[in-house]
Amino acid sequence: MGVVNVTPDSFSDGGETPDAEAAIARGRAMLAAGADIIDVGGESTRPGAASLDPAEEQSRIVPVIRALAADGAVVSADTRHAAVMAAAVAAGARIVNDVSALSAEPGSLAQAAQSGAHVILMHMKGDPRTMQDDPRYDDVVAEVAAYLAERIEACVRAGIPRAKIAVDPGIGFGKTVTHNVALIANLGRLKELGCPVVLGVSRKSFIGKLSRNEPPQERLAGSLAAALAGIARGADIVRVHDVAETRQALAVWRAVLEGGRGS
Ligand code: 8Y4
Repeated sequence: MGVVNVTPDSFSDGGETPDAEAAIARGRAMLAAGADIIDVGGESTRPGAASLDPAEEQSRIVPVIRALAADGAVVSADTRHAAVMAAAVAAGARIVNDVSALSAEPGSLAQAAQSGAHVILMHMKGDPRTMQDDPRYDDVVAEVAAYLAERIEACVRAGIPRAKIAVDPGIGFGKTVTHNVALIANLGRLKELGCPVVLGVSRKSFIGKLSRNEPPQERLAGSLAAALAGIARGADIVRVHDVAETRQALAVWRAVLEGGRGS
């Protein structure tokens, strides 16, 4: 899954909708590089980020979703708002990726159910504004698994088929480095929920903290290592900024794990 953020700070080439045009081009490049899914988001969920008006979020992401879906891409919409989910699916999104696991708005479960979309349920402790303020758990893996199990049941009660649900431990969302490492190392415990597991580690701050505090654009090597470790533990989908590099790492890692039986 390739990440496309549609934000006003993305470079402008002076076109009529420069942010959308640039985002569509990045999505197309990721598809050419081997992405199976493009995740389109308009709101920053970085630690400390303020929330965005849903109408503004919708106007950013819908044109990008429409263009990439028209190309035949499988598109996921990264949103916590029911109204944006409806517009995104109408524009061709087939997956709703909600970092609040469809809990942020009372209408989200019903909206996702009636849209027919697949859903990604992510664990987050607190909200993006406060989540990194000293997060604590007795047993992070057990607590994340129990939360996701509860959200799966809420989805099923709302009419979302189990076969359309994936889960995600929410790396970096209300977690310390120790919590993040424990979740990746024990991803097998989330597999027991019976749904595909999505993992987002790309360029996140725990990579810098495990290394030399590199800034996000210098975290590719650690991102690849974490993605492969997650895949080794059962991740079915990895959410990444660097699609070509992740494809290369995965191709080589798979070939050597298989022992070169093709030679
Ligand atoms: C540098 C680059 C530092 C990126 C931080 C970040 C996930 C997600 C995000 C995830 C799912 C992010 C929308 C955070 N992370 N959705 N979204 N899983 N399902 N931060 O892990 O990329 S945004």
